[in-house]
Amino acid sequence: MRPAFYLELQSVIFKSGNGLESSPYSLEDALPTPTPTPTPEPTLTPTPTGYIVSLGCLSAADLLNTGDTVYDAYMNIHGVTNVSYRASYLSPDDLATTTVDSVTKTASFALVPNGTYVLTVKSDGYMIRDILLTVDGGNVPLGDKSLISGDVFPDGIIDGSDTETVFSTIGLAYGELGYIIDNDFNRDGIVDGTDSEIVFFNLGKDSSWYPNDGWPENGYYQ
Ligand SMILES: [Ca+2]
Ligand SMILES: [Ca+2]
Repeated sequence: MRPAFYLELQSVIFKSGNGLESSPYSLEDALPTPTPTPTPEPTLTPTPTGYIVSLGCLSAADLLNTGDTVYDAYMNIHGVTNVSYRASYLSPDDLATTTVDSVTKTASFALVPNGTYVLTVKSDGYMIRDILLTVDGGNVPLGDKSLISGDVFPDGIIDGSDTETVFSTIGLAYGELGYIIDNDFNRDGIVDGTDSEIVFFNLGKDSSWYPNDGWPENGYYQ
């Protein structure tokens, strides 16, 4: 005869089955509900807007290739003509910079937004040239913006201080103490009679000698 507790347990099992079939919960209920993967929003890449601003600069130096790599590297880095533009004449920060290509004598900026800017062309020993630039719905070819050489003290005028500086270094070649590329206008590695002739030829000129740069007729804007 089976003990009474055994019959009682059998009765319980019979009534509840195996415990799974009668359970109100399923295995799926025990797993976390998968979160539907959200449909990614289309990436809104802003369409670049802007226009090309280009210019020529025939005064820019040719690239040197003398075979002396150290000499060439120095002259080709420090003898370049730089171009930049900024938001206004008084703005301290350039929005973009580039250099004039030594072969094509051109430089350009892409994607310049509509607006007004001051574009600056400069090279050591040359008179800085500021150009009033307006971009308004189209590319802007500025034409040739060559620089006047001789402003070794870059104050916008070629005067006695510039000629004296050049004279003080005549005869000095690259590698010699005292040679500076600012005084070597034709970038041939020596400050000589050619450079002194250049600074004398331009003596007395100021930034008003840069025509058609968008400034008032007298050329002054400071
Ligand atoms: Ca000067
Ligand atoms: Ca020279």
